[in-house]
Amino acid sequence: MRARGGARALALFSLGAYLFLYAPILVLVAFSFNRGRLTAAWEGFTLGWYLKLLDDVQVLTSLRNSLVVAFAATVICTVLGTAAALALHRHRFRRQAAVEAMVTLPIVVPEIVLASSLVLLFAAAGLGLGFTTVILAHVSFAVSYAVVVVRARLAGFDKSLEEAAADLGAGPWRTFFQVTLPGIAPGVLAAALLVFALSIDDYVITSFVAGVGATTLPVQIYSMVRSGITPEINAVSTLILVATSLLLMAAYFLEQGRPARQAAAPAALGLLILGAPFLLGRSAVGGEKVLNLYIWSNYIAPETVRKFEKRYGVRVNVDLYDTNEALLAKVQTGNVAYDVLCPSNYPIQILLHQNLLRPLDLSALPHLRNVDPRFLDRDYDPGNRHSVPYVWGSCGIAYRRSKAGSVDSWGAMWDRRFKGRILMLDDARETFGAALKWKGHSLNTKDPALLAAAQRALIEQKPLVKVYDSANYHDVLLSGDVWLAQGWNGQFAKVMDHEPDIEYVIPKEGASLFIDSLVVPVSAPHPELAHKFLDFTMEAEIAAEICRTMRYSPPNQAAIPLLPPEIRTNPAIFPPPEVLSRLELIEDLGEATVLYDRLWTEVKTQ
Ligand code: N2P
Repeated sequence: MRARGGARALALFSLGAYLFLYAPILVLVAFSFNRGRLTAAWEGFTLGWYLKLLDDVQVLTSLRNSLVVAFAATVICTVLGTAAALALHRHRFRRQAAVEAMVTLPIVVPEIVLASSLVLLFAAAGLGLGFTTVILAHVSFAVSYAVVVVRARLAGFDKSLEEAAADLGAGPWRTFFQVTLPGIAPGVLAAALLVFALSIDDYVITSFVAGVGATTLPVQIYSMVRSGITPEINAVSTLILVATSLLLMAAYFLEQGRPARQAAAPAALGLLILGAPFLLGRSAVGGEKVLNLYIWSNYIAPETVRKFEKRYGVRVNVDLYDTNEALLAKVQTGNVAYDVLCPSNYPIQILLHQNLLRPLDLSALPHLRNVDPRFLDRDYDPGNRHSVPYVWGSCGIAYRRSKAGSVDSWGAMWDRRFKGRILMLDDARETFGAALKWKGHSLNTKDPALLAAAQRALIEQKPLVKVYDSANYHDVLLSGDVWLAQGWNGQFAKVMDHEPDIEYVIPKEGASLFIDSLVVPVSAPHPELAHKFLDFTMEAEIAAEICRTMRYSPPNQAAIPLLPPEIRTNPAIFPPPEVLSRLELIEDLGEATVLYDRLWTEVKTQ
């Protein structure tokens, strides 16, 4: 009686444990058939998400990439791992313990450390980020697991079998293939499956080393979080789950010693499902022309991108950044395959010095004639040999009049009455620029004493600052969380449309001016298409559309007449000449840049 009760309790407990493990998967499978778009509620059965999947090029491509990488990593790791396990198992040598510890080290090293060191290594080796780097990275983190798993199997392997084979005259290769390998096959298979699983779901390391064009499924899903995950993802996951279960079933049949034809059916079905993305989207996936655009956030509307895609029958990958420094870091160390970048004036000087920009073919840019000559042939790129202006603007203060009264000086950003209601950009040159201007200095000073004073001012300001943010400063102001925000004019002009209480001012002490341009890096894989894009943005109608959607000012005289009067007369977008004269262009300061960076880091970490 007691024993039965115990057995029942045990059964119940195991049931609970299995439920705990599998419930999330079951829910996922169920919701892949859910009609509703939101994952929370059941709204009826549909196969729609699976059908949608069939022509989602982005998801199919990334799934295909994931499979290629996982397959390559699995083959390499299993061969290397088995060889290493055999060597470690068979031979005794000096420092063996140290060697074994080193083999397992990648298992315990935090992923983020491995990721950043791999990026450094690839940059040092001059290896462009792409497929190869992803596969190398996956091999480097997964091979240790293969060694460990095969070794465990070897520990139980009867050595005398190999000796018997040798006694009977089999050479080392024959012994390996006919005796050893069949003996350890389950271990090798387990190692392969483990490596495959590790590779297919890696996010952290892959996101560091992927570069454009080698996006894997996890990286793709992560980037979809921004625009909302659809049940389509549940459908992909379900398919992967079914396929891998079928393959596991085949492996199990083989291990049980059942005839190969029994294993053939599940194996074939599993492989068919995994092979679908290769067969399916082929026409759409392969051979498609791509433009890789790396641009500021809030700088181009999806509809503008779509127009370009339509006109030239191409796809545009858009990646975003929020500071010139982030752009520089990526372009200088990453070896990334972007076709078009959008730096401000001063980073153009830096990129030019480092020979990272491709000379433009001006004959392929007929719409350059639309550009206002005031924005051409500037010091940072004489003759526009490497850049065409995209938008220009200023960095001032936007504020809520009902809360902050009327503001006309940078001093407002140091006013204790606004404690906790101030936002500053997360940008060394702009925050130091504000502090320097406030005290009546040039924002291009290299004078260490002036910079030290500006740093003191910024540290003193810190308790008043609610947040340093260069991406969503306009939204934070609109939401009412802050009353005064430093920021670039376009995004402020945009929220002012919704909120008459918000005003934009260029402080009386002056402010920074920027001219952001499109450039083509030397490493661009599609320079011809890049020229088409540059020229496209200089068409009058497109330049006007960029201004209408983003509210940043076009350096394009042909676009101005196409703008509605309320934009043309908005002083936040087109400041009057006497305000313009108070603006100063940020310049490249050479060596002194390091000083700004250090001082700014100190402000933020104090
Ligand atoms: C766009 C920021 C404007 C860039 N998010 C200023 N150079």
